[in-house]
Amino acid sequence: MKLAVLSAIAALTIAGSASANPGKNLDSDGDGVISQAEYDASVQANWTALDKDGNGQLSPAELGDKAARLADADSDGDGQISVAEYTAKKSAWFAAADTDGDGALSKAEWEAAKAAKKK
Ligand SMILES: [Ca+2]
Ligand SMILES: [Ca+2]
Ligand SMILES: [Ca+2]
Repeated sequence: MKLAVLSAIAALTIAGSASANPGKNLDSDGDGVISQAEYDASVQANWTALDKDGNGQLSPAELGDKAARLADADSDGDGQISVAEYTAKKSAWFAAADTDGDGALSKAEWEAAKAAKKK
């Protein structure tokens, strides 16, 4: 019984760290909206985490299951995603998600954009 509880906690911990990017962690000042600066900071952090060999390019191997989703970010078609290509794609996503154009994503805007991305 105790073991079951412990493994449930372990599973939750793993699930929590796996979803390191979206939503909760983004709103670093906790004001309920994700500002452009908060979003950019998380994009940079994600980028750094993904570029495991630190060569300034994300290879398909580094991207893993994200490779297909990011294929259209590779605007120069070299098969690698540079930091500029990555941030351009993410900024475009942010701009599209900010439907009222106030430069920040409310929870509703965030949720709607995430839901649209899954389709
Ligand atoms: Ca790399
Ligand atoms: Ca590229
Ligand atoms: Ca907004």
